[in-house]
Amino acid sequence: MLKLYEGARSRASIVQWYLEELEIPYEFVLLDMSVQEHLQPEFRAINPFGKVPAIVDGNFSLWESGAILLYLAEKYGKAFDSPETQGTIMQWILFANATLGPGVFVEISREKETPRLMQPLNEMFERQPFVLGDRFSVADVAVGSMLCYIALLLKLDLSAYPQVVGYMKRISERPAFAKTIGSRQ
Ligand SMILES: N[C@@H](CCC(=O)N[C@@H](CS)C(=O)NCC(=O)O)C(=O)O
Repeated sequence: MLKLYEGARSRASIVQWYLEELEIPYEFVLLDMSVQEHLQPEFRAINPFGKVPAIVDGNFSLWESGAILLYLAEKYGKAFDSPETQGTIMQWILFANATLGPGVFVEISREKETPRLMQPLNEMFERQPFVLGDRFSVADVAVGSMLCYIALLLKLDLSAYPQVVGYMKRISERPAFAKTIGSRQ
């Protein structure tokens, strides 16, 4: 069975949310970071950097939440029906992890980046319910979880972006979200 390595309140919840969406059976391996279990040789054999999330699927190990989402989308979600869809999904996963997250979480860039990032998202969700259009996809797991972490951890007032707030409500009502990220709030 696929193993998901996670620490309490870590980004592994993003991967767990997607595993639940895809209804993939998995074993949850909770590392006790307070005693540095993630830095011990056993876990470093899976991720040499000692960071979660990581998965082991058969003989295959993978770490970095975005890479894991892409792998699961391809292997179990059959998400990439064309190179264009694959490119678009990669774009949104990289946007979430490399642009949206750092732009808003890093204090020095927050004031400038928040409106730059939220306004186009607000305009997009005015036109469509999900990142790729009408259907929920792995791109929503990446972007949606980052938005929800921003709201949850930074307690930012996003009321100037009502469509973004509506989107977060829409995804947080999904049972797989409620069971994973939602249950940690
Ligand atoms: N970019 C990585 C970030 C991984 C990461 O920083 N994970 C944190 C938990 S959210 C961690 O393992 N921290 C433990 C440490 O740095 O010692 C990803 O998205 O997977």
